[in-house]
Amino acid sequence: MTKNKAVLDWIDEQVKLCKPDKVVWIDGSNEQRDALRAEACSTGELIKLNEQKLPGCYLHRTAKNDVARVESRTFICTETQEEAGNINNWCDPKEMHAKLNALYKDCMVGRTMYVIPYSMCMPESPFAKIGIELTDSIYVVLNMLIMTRAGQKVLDTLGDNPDFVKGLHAKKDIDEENRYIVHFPQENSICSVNSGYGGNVLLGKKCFALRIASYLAHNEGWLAEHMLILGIEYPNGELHYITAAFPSACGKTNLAMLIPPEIFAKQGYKVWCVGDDIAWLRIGPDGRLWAVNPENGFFGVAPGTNVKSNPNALAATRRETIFTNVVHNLEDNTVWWEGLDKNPPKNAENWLGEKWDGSDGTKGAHPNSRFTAMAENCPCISKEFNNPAGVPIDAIIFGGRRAKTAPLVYQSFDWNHGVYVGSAMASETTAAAAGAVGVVRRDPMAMLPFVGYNMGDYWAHWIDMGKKIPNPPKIFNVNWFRTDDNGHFIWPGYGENLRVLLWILGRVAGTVGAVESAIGYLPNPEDINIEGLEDSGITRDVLTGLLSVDKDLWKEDADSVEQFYNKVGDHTPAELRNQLAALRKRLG
Ligand code: GTP
Ligand code: SPV
Ligand code: MN
Repeated sequence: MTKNKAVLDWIDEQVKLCKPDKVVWIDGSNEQRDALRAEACSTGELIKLNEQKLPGCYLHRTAKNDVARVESRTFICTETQEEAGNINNWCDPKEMHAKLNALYKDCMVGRTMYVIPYSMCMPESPFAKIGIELTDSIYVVLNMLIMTRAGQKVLDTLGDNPDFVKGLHAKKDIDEENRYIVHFPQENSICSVNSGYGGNVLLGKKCFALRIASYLAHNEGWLAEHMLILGIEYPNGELHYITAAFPSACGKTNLAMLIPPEIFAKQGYKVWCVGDDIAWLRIGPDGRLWAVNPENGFFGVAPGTNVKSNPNALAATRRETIFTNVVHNLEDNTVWWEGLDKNPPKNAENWLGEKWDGSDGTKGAHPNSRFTAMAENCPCISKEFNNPAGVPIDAIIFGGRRAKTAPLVYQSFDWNHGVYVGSAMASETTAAAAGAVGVVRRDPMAMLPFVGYNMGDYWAHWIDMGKKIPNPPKIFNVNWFRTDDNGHFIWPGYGENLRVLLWILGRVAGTVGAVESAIGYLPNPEDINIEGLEDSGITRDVLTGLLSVDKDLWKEDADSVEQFYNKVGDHTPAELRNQLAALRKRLG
């Protein structure tokens, strides 16, 4: 497969450590993939679904104690603690290696080690970076074949180059007490043990494309961000691209694939998805910021996905998809989840594999159940998806789940204020990570769990990038999640969010006005088109309410931002402290 000495030496060492019975190289062929699918079905690791209704689709169940990312067990092991900063869990690399080596020792006896060579981005893109993941999980192999470009062609691209990200994953005993997701940015390596779930084990995703990549991006002068990328096509054919950073399970996949509401669709507006979770951004030759999606598929939240909310995602899951922790509909050997439709199957098994019919009030699918689907099967995939140069970005959007504080949308005054807005992001926690749900926490740039170095240095890098980009995108903030006194979302969201995106692009083009406020530029309520939203309860007055800013709440929020800055400590850039002081002054 390869003569690359660095690759072969490293694999030799891991084989000596883990002692697998067998080593299998993943070549990227359909024959090998099909054989692995069959093997996984024979052991129960996968369940083959109805070939007529869901061709090439499989169901997988994780262990009950292994259903989400585990931030408390996720480490950044740099030489000094200062490099990892006060927000990340840190451990001395030598100490951590000793601990991990003890866990990995002989852990693959009786098992097979798979070698997955993969590329984040098209291998021929100047953005591309190569990784090799070693794993004892067929589920991981099959997911990586969807989520990345994997196989022999990646080794051919790598050639003799020793520069690749090393990833070692072992399921071991799925013991949560000894679960570790560890990054060694200075060694270009990732170690994962005792989990079999998504972001903990698909090492190309959060571990590489965000944590390791953000560290590389800081050193190399680019950005690795937790952002979707979408294109909006105007009726005249003009295309504009936007990125948006929302925390986990806060609407990236949905926004990236949105369907324009009828009144826009009939005028000819279209939306194209370039990416739903991660963006790598570089300054292009034209002085603009250009983005690629380093992934090749979607690892999307299943619950809530339906023909109305996200028909594009649903369509992408109708073939060649792996479902994780959803309901198994035994009536026709298909899948179901809460929010797919209002008819839970009568003869079914819940995500734990227990008999379930929805009558006892329990949820059938885990709230963080997921689908792994190929990007090319998404009906609205952008024609630029495989463009190695990426797409030029007009606007960057930050956002999160805020029941009260944040208005529907506002624009930052300039780049540094925009970086402040990103740094001051907060959101209610979701089921995407282990722990309490619905608690507001600060989540700067939606990167709290994903920055691979000191958060203060990460902010400084953003400020620095602003000085280097001749034509930077404009920066905005959105909030689809304001609630009324009964806790119901006021804004209808989903496809209707296009109305807000069009205001944003109007601001970029300079064709629409705004009101200057203490927090930034707010829309004039008449500048957001709400035609056809009467049934959703959106009147001009309701919209005015959604755009209102409660100064007392904002003052409280400023205090919370200050506390977070203090926690990040003296690496917090002076520019951001100045922005906070200026905001407080404007708030009075
Ligand atoms: P990760 O894959 O964890 O990064 O999540 P994500 O940011 O891609 O979130 P996703 O689009 O999967 O949405 C998560 C949840 O938010 C789903 O239950 C959606 O139904 C819900 N959601 C998405 N967009 C909206 C919206 O505009 N309004 C409301 N009210 N809910 C939304
Ligand atoms: C997220 O939690 O932001 C995800 C899912 O996209 S995972 O791959 O598990 O990180
Ligand atoms: Mn995500």
